[in-house]
Amino acid sequence: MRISLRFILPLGIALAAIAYAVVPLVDRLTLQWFVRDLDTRSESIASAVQEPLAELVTRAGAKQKVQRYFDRLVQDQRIFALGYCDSRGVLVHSTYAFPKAVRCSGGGAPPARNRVVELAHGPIHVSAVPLSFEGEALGELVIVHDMSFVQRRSEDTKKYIFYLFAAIAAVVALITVVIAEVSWRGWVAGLKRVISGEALLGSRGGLKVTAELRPIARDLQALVRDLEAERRTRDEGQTSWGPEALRRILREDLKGDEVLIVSNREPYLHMRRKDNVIEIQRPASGLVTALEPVMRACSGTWIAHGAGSADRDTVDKHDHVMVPPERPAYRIRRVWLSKEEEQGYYFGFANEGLWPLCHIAHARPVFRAEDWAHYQAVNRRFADVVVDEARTEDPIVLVQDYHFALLPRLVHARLPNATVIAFWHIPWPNPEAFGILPWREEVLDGLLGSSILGFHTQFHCNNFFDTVDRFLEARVDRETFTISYGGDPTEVRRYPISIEWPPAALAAQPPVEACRRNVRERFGLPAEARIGIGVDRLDYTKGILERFMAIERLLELEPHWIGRFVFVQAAAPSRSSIDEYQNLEAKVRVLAQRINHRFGRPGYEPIALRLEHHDAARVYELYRAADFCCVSSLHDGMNLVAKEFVAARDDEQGVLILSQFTGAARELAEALIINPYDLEQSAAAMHLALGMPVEEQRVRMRSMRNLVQEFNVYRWAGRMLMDASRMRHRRRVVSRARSARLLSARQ
Ligand code: GDG
Repeated sequence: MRISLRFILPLGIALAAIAYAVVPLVDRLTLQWFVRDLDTRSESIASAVQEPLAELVTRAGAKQKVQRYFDRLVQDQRIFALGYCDSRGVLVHSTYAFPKAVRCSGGGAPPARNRVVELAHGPIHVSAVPLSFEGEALGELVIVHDMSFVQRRSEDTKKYIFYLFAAIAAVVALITVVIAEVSWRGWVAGLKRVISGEALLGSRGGLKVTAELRPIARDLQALVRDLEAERRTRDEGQTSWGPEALRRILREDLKGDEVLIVSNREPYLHMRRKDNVIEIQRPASGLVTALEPVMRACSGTWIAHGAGSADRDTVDKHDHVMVPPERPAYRIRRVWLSKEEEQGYYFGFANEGLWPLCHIAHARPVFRAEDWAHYQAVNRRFADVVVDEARTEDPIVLVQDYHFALLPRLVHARLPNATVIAFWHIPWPNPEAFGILPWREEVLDGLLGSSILGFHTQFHCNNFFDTVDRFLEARVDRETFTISYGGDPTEVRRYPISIEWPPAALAAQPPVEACRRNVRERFGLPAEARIGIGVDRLDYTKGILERFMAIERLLELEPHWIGRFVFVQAAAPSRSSIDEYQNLEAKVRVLAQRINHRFGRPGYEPIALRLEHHDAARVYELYRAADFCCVSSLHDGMNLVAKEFVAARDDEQGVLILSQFTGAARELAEALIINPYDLEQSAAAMHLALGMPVEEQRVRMRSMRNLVQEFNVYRWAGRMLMDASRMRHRRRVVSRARSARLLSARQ
């Protein structure tokens, strides 16, 4: 309606203006035409009557005959009046209606042959035609025509002109409105398509932008791309990343979409103690540390292997249990595995095969066909559970780690509208190393079922691109970081994982001095001893042996530390049924004993080894008590211990010694970076750390704390969810466009 008015109003005004200018013009022209007609008519009457009239007026006593002749002429010729003026200018004969205002020219003045005279009742046309007889001038014949008919006709003409213009206006307006509506809609639709990003889809989306919109489309596309990128960076950089920011993304960007997490390890295990009491345990796992706060923020469902001895006793009939126990916020769906399945899928294929395959720690991977069969079967089982748990047809499924490499493809096949985000928490090897896997194509294909595949570092992403390039017929686009293999493309992105800020376990911690006292008491350390710590799962990739050897070298090179320095190693047993891990445990124990034997004395041992699981509060107490924390991984995706140590030190003291082979070393540049294989270097770093001035510790620690605070786990999850939201938005646009195309094709 508004569009119609926008066109009709100016059009109407323009036509009215034209009509206003045209009517007087037409008036003038018609008057001139009629005057000219009357001139001609008068002249032809004059020439017709000249002779008889001349004869009559020159004949004596023919006055009445002239009068009759005039009366007849007035009737026959539709003349208003006639008059005859003699050569002196006296009106000698005239008809009844001859107007008084019309005078003879006379007096020798040249007669004005034709003129229009305005009378009270309207204009008249007066023609004065000279008369002569046999060469002698006789006077003039005055012919008067009434011009009121001209006025009437002019009125009629004006009326017709008005009707004509009104009709033209109506027709033109109608045509204009129709054309305007059609093209306006086309433009608006086109612009909308361009702005909404459909046009950005180009040929992949299969949409066409009309020719006249193409230049605008190009500009808008560039603008939208810039704005989108800018908005993302700005939003990401400016957001204060915490649980609320995550909830906002879920609420606003993802419109409250359903979130499912799949991981092998569950965040809470119910364990039955010997006295039959059920207790809750939090596993020592980087993955759980990172994802638990995310899940608390978005209240979804976490699907995991129910591995606790009392897990079956604590679930409802759907195998669900609400957690955290003190303040339930999300639910765990437990999946039950037989001993054989767990052995084949988890210990066998995942931890004896993929784990050493992906870490350069010089442990040889073991691949068994029966482990692979279990791995496939368990992945299928988890896919069934995902489908079973999904309440919507397009949930966001966060698939965690190397235990579920096949799951993305399986889920995608059953829930094609789901957004599967797979995150690989460990390094990705180079193609040569990966190439020894007998089922390498299957594993790659499984992962490429995801919409987004995440690694901690760009280096791992690049290794993945190289591997796919080497072993699959896939389109690898390193500019957009996408891989297309058969179906939908997979975006391969770097998402460096982190920890929650501030860590929940920090809240109940006493001041640093109290923590130090507690730790000294608990581990029986000498009162003045400086403290170094290590916190790890007992795993050969963590470089615990190398760490102990570096301590030995420190005490060799700087013997003044003997008796004045203790290293506390907390190592939570892990994957203990695997030979390699049992051997490691034995080696770690023996090495610690040897070093303690060599440098120890009554009441003093340089290494305090605690091979047991510690609760989170104890771990944080250790962090706070330490002069330095040593992370000496031989290879590590990220390593969260390094970030936790930094987060625990709100006193801005303590030194982090960090292996260059961790993902964390790329972010925490103020740590003392070491090559754990270089024992001299590691020993020197420990010595440096123990003697580092307070101010230098503060500067380094403050900078690392700022980084971990800013790049916390909420940001890690938020970035993935924002990318998922962008992807889902684009997919919806494409599918809407497809349905529109199908619809128009059918019509
Ligand atoms: C994988 C990748 C990546 C350790 N001992 C105890 C305990 N822990 C906690 C630590 C920390 C976590 O376990 C270990 O995290 P890491 O990151 O160091 O290592 P992985 O378990 O190998 O994790 C790794 C991570 O996934 C995340 O993506 O960083 O590269 O290998 O949180 O505090 N926790 C408790 N008791 C212990 O005795 N409660």
